Amino acid sequence: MTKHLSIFFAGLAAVFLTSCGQGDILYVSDVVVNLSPVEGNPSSGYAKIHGGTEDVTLISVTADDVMRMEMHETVEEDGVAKMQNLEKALIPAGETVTFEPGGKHLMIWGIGGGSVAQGTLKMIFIFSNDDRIVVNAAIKKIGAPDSETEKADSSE
Ligand SMILES: [Cu+2]
Repeated sequence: MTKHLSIFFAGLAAVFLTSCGQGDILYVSDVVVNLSPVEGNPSSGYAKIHGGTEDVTLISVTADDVMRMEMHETVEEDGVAKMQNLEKALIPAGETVTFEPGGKHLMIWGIGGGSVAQGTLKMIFIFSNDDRIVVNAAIKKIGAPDSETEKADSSE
């Protein structure tokens, strides 16, 4: 006599081990705008973009209170540094991409007087995964020291 054993396929309970540590979140830090001292000339912007759990692409950075903002990259060609438009920037998972002088940077035209007076510019970083990260960039006058202790140039 053969004993027939029916096999039941138990639904496989997929166990998702999600790690939700701080380092796994896509975020933006150290956002600074170096205000051009010459009216009409573009200001430059710098930031650190920290990758999350998946590779994403930074596709745009915008702000309401500017006339125009572009992503640029400084590249060296035959020993000469020149800027070119940066369509997008890959932000690999778990890595930090830095926008800094001599590399990737933002060029900003026509920052509103209110933002300048306030010393901050609200910017939105838009990513390929539809994340929109709003940051308040600190506006610095070019030539001013990095530290919070500003040298008072009191010639008045
Ligand atoms: Cu540029």
